[in-house]
Amino acid sequence: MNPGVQGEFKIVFTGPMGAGKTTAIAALSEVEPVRTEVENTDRMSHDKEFTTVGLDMGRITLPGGQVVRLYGTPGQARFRFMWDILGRGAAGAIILLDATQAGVLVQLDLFVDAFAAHVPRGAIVIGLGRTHQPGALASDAFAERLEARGFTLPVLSVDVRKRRDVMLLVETLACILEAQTTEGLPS
Ligand SMILES: Nc1nc2c(ncn2[C@@H]2O[C@H](COP(=O)(O)OP(=O)(O)OP(=O)(O)O)[C@@H](O)[C@H]2O)c(=O)[nH]1
Ligand SMILES: [Mg+2]
Repeated sequence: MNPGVQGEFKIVFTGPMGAGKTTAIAALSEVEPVRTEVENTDRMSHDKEFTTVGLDMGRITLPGGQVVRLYGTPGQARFRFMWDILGRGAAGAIILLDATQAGVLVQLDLFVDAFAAHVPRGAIVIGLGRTHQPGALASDAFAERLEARGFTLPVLSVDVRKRRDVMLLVETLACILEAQTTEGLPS
């Protein structure tokens, strides 16, 4: 079933460790988000203090009145089972990536494949972070990689610390869902 944009729906923020899922939900949520973070003992993967081991949970009301439940996954592959738990029943997914991270295109493939199994076709938006930093891969490389694998998905450059940027990701996804709902209506 396509939940469309009526009433209330759920979206999932996912992507590798340190891409900014917890930060993005905290920046956007109108309620204090639920976090499940512990001390990060995998400083090789990312040098930050905490990492999500369960989920993040927040909420935003769109200008049209739709309530969006925001869920964030852990990034570490050892918590992959949570991706499937949180992906279930999601209207769409936002995949956050760090454009400066080695192997980021492989991460793109990994998360697109994991969430394409849960959300309606095309209901995925890619948010690229740190695109202005040295060593960042150009956003064209992401679009080309997606196209080569048969996906046409929006790729937006964002700063997950900025509420407006995160809102743009959610609104883009809401537009896709609305278009899909309209397409699905009998003429
Ligand atoms: N300097 C800088 N920091 C950024 C930028 N984007 C994100 N960050 C930081 O990167 C970190 C991202 O951490 P989290 O939000 O915990 O990442 P996460 O995706 O939830 O990671 P896991 O839960 O471990 O999978 C935060 O400290 C952000 O402030 C950026 O453009 N510049
Ligand atoms: Mg997190």
